[in-house]
Amino acid sequence: MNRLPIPGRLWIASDVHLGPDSPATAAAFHGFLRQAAAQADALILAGDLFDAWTGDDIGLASPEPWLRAALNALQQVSARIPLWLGHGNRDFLIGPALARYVGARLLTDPALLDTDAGPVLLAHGDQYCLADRNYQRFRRIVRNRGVQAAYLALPVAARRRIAAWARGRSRSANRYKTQTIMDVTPHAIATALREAGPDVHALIHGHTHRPGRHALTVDNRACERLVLPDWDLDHTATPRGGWVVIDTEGLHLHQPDAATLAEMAAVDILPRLKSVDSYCAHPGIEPE
Ligand SMILES: [Mn+2]
Repeated sequence: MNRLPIPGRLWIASDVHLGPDSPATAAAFHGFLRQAAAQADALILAGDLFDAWTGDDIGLASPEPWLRAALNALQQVSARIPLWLGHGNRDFLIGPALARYVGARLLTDPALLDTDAGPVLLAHGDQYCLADRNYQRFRRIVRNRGVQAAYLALPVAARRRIAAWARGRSRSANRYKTQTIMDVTPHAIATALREAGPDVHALIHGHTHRPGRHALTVDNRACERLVLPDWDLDHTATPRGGWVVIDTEGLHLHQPDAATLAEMAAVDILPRLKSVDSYCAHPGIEPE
């Protein structure tokens, strides 16, 4: 697997699920982007940035206000630091046109990152949920380049209809799936770490909405799995969001409390860098 060198302080977030119905999530996330531009040396968004993405041409043709704001915010980040976009199960059709538009580069899934804390495997995470056989069958089809090219060649109205059908189908299917089926399969995690190479000790992924740190052993080597939180400040009583920081001291999972997320949304971070640093030192932010 190719290694992508990303030196310096690296911030990683995923599963923001931006869309027309999530103004509070967008506000907090835009605050996070301002903070990343000021404090990080690189930012990776590891999939499901958008709740849905039916093609760059549709998205960029005449963006609705929420999308225009998100695209502007991403452009402002990439003007300061390198920005990478990964694909999730909802926005796997993000292509080079969007990347170019926001000044980002596209990431492979999984990606092997050479960081200040050593080599780290990064994935969206849906590929490890092997117990969900129906989803894996669907994934094999929609991640096929030929299928994607055929879909993107369809008229816009037809693509919208298919996307709406697929979303509805996924929602009704997930209603009957158990928690176990929707989480990663331990065997898949071990295989991924094994294939990544003997010097890889950490895997970071999102998708499952079960943020946390898990120790595991692969071929007698101590490894760690960090799960990125999803972001939601609109459809829940317990607002949530967060990110992982990688630096010379290691890997850190940040899950700010609701008040901090609200402050991130309200405050323009840039002029007050010093106080922003205290977010990372705040005892409530490090759950581990
Ligand atoms: Mn996902």
